[in-house]
Formats: sequence, structure tokens, C-alpha cells
Amino acid sequence: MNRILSGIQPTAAMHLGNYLGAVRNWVGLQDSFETLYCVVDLHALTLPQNPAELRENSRTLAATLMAAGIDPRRSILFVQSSVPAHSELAWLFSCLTPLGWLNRMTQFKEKAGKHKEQAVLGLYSYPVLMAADILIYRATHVPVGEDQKQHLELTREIAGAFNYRYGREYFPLPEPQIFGSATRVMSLRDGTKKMSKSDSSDFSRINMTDDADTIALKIRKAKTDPLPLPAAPEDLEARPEADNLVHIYAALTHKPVAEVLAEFNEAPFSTFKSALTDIAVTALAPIAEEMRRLLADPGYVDGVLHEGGGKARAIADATLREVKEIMGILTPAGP
Ligand code: AQP
Repeated sequence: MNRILSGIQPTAAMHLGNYLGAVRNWVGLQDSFETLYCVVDLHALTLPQNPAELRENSRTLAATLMAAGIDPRRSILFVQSSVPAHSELAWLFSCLTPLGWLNRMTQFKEKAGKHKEQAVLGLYSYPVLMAADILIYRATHVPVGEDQKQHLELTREIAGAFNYRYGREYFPLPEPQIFGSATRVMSLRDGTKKMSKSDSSDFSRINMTDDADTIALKIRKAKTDPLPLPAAPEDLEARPEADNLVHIYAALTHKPVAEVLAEFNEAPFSTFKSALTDIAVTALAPIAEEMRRLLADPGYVDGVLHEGGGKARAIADATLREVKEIMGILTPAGP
């Protein structure tokens, strides 16, 4: 059976972009793949984190994933750092990855900004750890949002470099899976920037933990332009904020953009925003409610992650043993 691995960072609460671009798709894939999903706390450490918040965010994120439909009986749900083989394979891969490949990564350039010299090594080598996250399970498919496509391409290059160096097809070249009409959800304040947990403005995103009033307020305040909704999808092209809101509506209702525009028949944005609020609250409120129910028993959530970590380690440790064998690393036998 083909195997899926994907992850999400516990940098803050999960937002609508993470949900529509990635997590909602993860749920459906549980029917046709062997699925492993992880809270990638080691990636979160590439930016400064408050230790108590990081721990709490990891648990909250795991509960949000379960509330969104990740079923621990059908998927292995775990915390990345509970499987040390990820980090060990990342080191082995870093000895195969030319700096030139990392220099191309746009996410590093965006996150390091003007202070490249002060950025930490982990932020730069993040894509190598991501390659290890995926390949330690020899995953064949990786569902991600559009923003992670470049890192996935690098993962394929690293897998190819290993296979070439050691003369065997050991690692599969994992396929990115990018689906739906919201593969790149944009900020509610600026339609040219992606919706992100690390944006300093909470009004730039809808968090999966927001209540109905907060969702309504954020949508009401979302930036738009003075024009009404257009009649045709191509007329959204030069209107990034309008385009974003229409795509969010389309994704939440599972309708094509053209059908959404026909439904609103060139209505003003005030009418559209109030319909979008209803749709968003209806879709997200049950997830937030279930998340709160799960978090009322943190021991249960931790227990799921503990069990998932054990299952993930069994697969990852076997891969690491084989990789070390292939690379010529001596594993001395005991007496
Ligand atoms: N705006 C987005 N639209 C669609 N998909 C998105 N994803 C992230 N943002 C959007 C997808 O969500 C999954 C988990 O992402 P992540 O938490 O690992 O990291 P990220 O891509 O860096 O997301 P953020 O929210 O921008 O986090 P921070 O601010 O912490 O870096 C991935 O599959 C991603 O594609």
C-alpha cells in the first residue's frame, strides 16, 4: 500500500489555510493510504519559541487534527521529536545535500528576511529535516499546500542523490499531492501574502480555535476593494483580496469558483461576507467544539501521541538501520 506522511508546525493554532490547503485533504486520504501525520515541533524550533507555549501548542494542534477528522485508529498521529531517527537521518542527508540546492529555497529567504546573517542554521537546513521526515517512512505521497512544493522537490532530489550515490532504488521519489480550490489561502489583510501562523496580525487569519464572533469580525474586517463581485472568474485575477475570499467560499462549499460567482450575481461584498461568515462558522465551529472536548482530557491526547510515537519509531528505526548498513556505518554487535 502507498504511504502518506505529512506534518504541521505547532508554532501557533492551526489556521484556515492549513486546514483547507492540507489537513482537510489528510482526512480523506485515510481511506486509501497508510497515513502518518505528525506535529513537527523540531521545525517550529527554527524560530524562537516559548517552551511552555510550544508544549501546549503541540497538544492543542494534535487535538485539532483529531477534531478535524484524523482518526488515531486509522492513522499514526505523533510528535516529530518523539522519533529521534528523523534527526539522525537529517544529518546523514545533510552530508549529501549541496549548499546550492538550499540556496534556492524561497521560504528561507522570506523567513530570514533582511537579517540573513543572524538567521539560525536550522532555518536554513529545515528542508533537509523535512526530507528526512518523509523518507524515514519511505513515504510515496505527501499532501501539502502550494507553499511546500519547492521543499518537496528538494526531498525528491535528496532521495535521488542517495539512490544514485549508493547505486540502488532505496528511497521512493515522493509525489506531492496538492488539491482543491484553496491550495494557497492568502492573508485577510493582504491578498498577496499567504495566510500564516507567524503573521504578527491575528486579523490576517482565521484560527481553528476562533469562536463564531471572532470569525464574523475577522471576515467583516477582511480587506476588499470597492467593486462588487465580478461575473466571471478571470475578472478576479487583478483583485487578490476578492479572489482569496471567493476561493475560500468555494473551498468551504466544495463548489467551483464560477458557480459561486453565479450564485452571488455581482452582489456587493457586504452580502458576500455575511454568507461567507455563515459558511465558515458552520464548517469550523464543530471542529473547535470537538477540540475543546478532547483538550478537557489532556491525558487522552498525550496517550494517543505516545502510542503513535511508538508505532512511528518501529517503522523509522528499521529504515535507519538499513540506511546505515547501506552507507557503511558500523553497528557493533554486543558480546
Ligand atoms: N496559507 C496557506 N494556504 C494553504 N496551505 C497552507 N499551508 C500553510 N499555509 C497555507 C499548508 O499547511 C501545512 C502545514 O503547514 P506548516 O504548519 O508546516 O507550515 P507553514 O507552511 O510554514 O505554515 P504557516 O502557517 O505559514 O506556519 P508558520 O507561520 O509557522 O511558518 C503544509 O502542508 C502547508 O503547505
